[in-house]
Amino acid sequence: MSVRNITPVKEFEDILPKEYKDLVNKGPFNNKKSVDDLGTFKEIIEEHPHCAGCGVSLGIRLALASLPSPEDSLVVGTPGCSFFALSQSAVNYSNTAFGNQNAVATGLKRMLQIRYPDKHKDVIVMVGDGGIADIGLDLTLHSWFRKEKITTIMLDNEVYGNTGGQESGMSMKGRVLNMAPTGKKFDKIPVFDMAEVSGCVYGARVTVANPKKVGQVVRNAILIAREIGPTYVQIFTPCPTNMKFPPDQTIKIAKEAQKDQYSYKEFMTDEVAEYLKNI
Ligand SMILES: Cc1ncc(C[n+]2csc(CCOP(=O)(O)OP(=O)(O)O)c2C)c(N)n1
Ligand SMILES: [Mg+2]
Repeated sequence: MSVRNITPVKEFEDILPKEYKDLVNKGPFNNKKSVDDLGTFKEIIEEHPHCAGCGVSLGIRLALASLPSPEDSLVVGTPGCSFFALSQSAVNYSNTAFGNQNAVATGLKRMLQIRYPDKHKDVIVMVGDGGIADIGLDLTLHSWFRKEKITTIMLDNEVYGNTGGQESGMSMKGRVLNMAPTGKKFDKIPVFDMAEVSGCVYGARVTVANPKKVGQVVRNAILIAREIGPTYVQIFTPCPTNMKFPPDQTIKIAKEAQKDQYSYKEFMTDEVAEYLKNI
């Protein structure tokens, strides 16, 4: 998507809705924006069909506001709550069969590199914890082993939110959910640590309670993936519906997790550290 692509031809100028025209005139395309600017520009996503207080939609909003080049970005998703917001946002978006996101993203990234050899086209996987830690784990790890230059973002609500509350590999041990009535029997899968040993050159673990940090690490992860190798961002996006807390408590729950399973963590190779010094 570029401003040129979405600029209406003269004949359509007066019949297109205001929302569309705002996106052309006040959107983030070709006009760098960040999390700091939220509220002052027409965002890639401004409405969503999620539950009140949804952490996933907040995570998506923050991540989309942090794309270094939204006009040259392709977001790759998979079934899960995130699909419903991403598929109606103004970013190039491809959905995949559940769990296949990193394999499809690999193909799309390679294709875009061949088609646009002189341009950066950012391919960003944005999916739930179940999509990465469970059904898509092998395809995710293999994309990292192969050093594909894509960014993988996990929107971790620690549950299969979209299908009514089954436990995911990322649910906390002991967590009781609608469809895990006796409590989860094993620990959260250490996907963050697996990313480091499987070939990711940069990783960050954050929560939606720290929007500036989310903005910074998402941007860095995408820029690093352009130049150096695979990157991973894991965002805690609490789910009021399945974790059964009031919808106005999402940030509080995320803050509490920052003292526990979501303390801030970051890893990077020496090459990445050097690169970050210069941007
Ligand atoms: C092959 C396949 N298996 C199962 C499903 C059903 N399914 C859709 S979404 C989902 C769970 C998604 O959980 P997660 O990735 O954590 O995303 P969330 O909804 O929590 O954001 C499942 C099991 C499917 N669509 N395709
Ligand atoms: Mg989930």
